[in-house]
Formats: sequence, C-alpha cells, structure tokens
Amino acid sequence: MSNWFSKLGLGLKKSSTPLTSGLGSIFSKKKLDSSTLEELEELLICSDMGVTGSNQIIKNFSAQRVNKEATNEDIRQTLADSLAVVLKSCEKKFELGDAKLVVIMMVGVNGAGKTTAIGKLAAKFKDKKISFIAGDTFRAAAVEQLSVWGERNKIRVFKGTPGCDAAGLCFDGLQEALKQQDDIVFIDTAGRLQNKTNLVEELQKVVRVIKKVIPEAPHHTLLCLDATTGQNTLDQVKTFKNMVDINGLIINKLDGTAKGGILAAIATESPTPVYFIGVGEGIDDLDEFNASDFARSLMGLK
Ligand SMILES: Nc1nc2c(ncn2[C@@H]2O[C@H](COP(=O)(O)OP(=O)(O)OP(=O)(O)O)[C@@H](O)[C@H]2O)c(=O)[nH]1
Ligand SMILES: [Mg+2]
Repeated sequence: MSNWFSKLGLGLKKSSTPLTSGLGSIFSKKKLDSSTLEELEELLICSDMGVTGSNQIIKNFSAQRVNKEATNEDIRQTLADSLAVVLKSCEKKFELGDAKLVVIMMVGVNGAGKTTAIGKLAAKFKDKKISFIAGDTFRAAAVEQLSVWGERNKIRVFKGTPGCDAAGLCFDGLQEALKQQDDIVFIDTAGRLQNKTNLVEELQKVVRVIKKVIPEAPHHTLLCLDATTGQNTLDQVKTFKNMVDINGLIINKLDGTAKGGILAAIATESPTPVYFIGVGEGIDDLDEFNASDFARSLMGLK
C-alpha cells in the first residue's frame, strides 16, 4: 500500500463516516431494488458528488448487476469501481514540458494551500535548478512563508518590498530566472476570492506581464483547492477558469476530511486534470492522483 493511500485512508475515515455509515445502513436493511438505488443516489449527492456525477455513478453501479449474495464489502467495491470510472477522466500525469524555463503559477482562494504546494512540488524536481517568485505581495507573512520553503529546499526566492506591484515583481523575477538559467520558476500568488474584481484583474495583469517576458508562459497554471470546502469548490473551479487558463488542479487537505466527493462533481461538470493531492503539511505530503485508490478510500475500503 502506498504511503499516501494509507494517509488518505486514515484521514478520510474521520469524516467519511456519513458516507460510509450511510452505505452501511442502506445495504444492511434492504435489497438492491430501485428505491435502494434512489437512496444511494441521494447519499452520493449529499457527499458533494453533484447530481450529474451521482447519476453517472448509479448508472455504472446498476450496470454491474451486483448479485443478491453480495457482501457489504463487495457492494462498496462495486461502488468504488463505479466512482473510479467517473474520476478517471481527471487522472493525468503532470508533465513538466520541454520549455527552457518552465513557468508554474499557483492560484486559488485564501488558504487553499498554494504556498505549501509550491514547496512540496519543488521538492520533487531535485535535479532541476529552481527559483520562487513571491508574488503574494499582500501579506508580509506570505513572503516569509515562501522563504522558509525556499530555505528548506535550498531554492532562491525572488522577493519585492511589502505591498509592491505583483505584476512588476513577476516581470523582474522572470528576468532574473532567465539570467540565472533556471529550469523551473514557481510563482506564488495572493489568495483571492473569485468575486473580488480588483484581485481578478490583478491576476490577469500578472499573466499579461509574464507573457511579455516569455510569450508561452505560464506553462502551467495550477489551481489549488481546499478539499474541506465542499460544494463551493466547484464554483471556484468554474470561476478561476473564466479568469485565467487553468490547466490542472491540486486538491489539498485530503488528510483531514472525506470531502473528496466533490471530485466527482468536478469530473462531470468541469473536467480538469488533477495532478496532485495534498495529504498533509510536510514536504513529502503531495502525491499523484490515482482514481481507483481515491475511490476505494472514499468508500471506506482499505
Ligand atoms: N493538513 C493539511 N494542511 C495543509 C495542506 N496543504 C496546506 N495545508 C495547510 O493549510 C494552511 C494554508 O496553506 P497555505 O499554503 O499557506 O495556503 P495559501 O493558499 O498559500 O494561503 P494564502 O496565501 O493565505 O492565500 C497552512 O497551515 C498549511 O500548512 C494539506 O494537504 N494538508
Ligand atoms: Mg500563500
């Protein structure tokens, strides 16, 4: 069993109780008839999987023809398989690409785990020359936090003065990265709610300025999501996609919650590759997303 799977399983156990205990009570009392399936669909919807997602899972599940002697465990497995089919569309390996300097920009709402994800992700590219740009110029502590990750990874951090223009800082930081012949540069950005117009405009300005230095950049714009947010997460995906070109997701804080159901809603209503999942605050707590393992974990299977 992989490291993250056990962490995920342990974490999910805590709040996966409504889903897993719900499953237990549905299947212990009744036969698998149409009213049971309806009850099951409601349970999935209540677990943030969305109407379309839940519908799809039930369809897959029904097609499996679970026999009458099936144990609770068999049913959970079939359900996990049915969910995994839906989630599979989000399973995609993160490829750095072959740009001379790969620019990775991290975006998301406040506290979604952007800065932490930069630190963890950078640690995966040990053979590359990397720098960080502290593009969150709103909070002084944000620069400090990124600097700590820089020290931990022995990575140079490009910083401005508190409150300076984020786009200007990114412009200078990219020039420096080119000069230093870095392979990868990570740009941290300020947390922004999707409905704050000035912050939306600022992010778009950052992207325009980045393109002035490197027209193809940012090569990756990764949206960080906090798995504990539940339903609102889907809104964030949709609105950030309208703001900038999101090409992948990082779902953080899956160690403390079972709110992973939202991934089924994302997979069906706004399909986006999930490159990584955050399963803790440590440097090694970022793992590739695997649809089957994730689905099994959510259904309370080991
Ligand atoms: N348990 C757990 N905590 C996490 C994870 N990722 C981030 N955190 C914690 O969540 C908090 C917020 O993370 P940050 O990386 O600062 O989030 P951010 O998006 O940069 O936040 P702002 O800069 O304020 O917008 C920190 O205390 C992190 O240690 C995770 O996968 N699991
Ligand atoms: Mg931050």
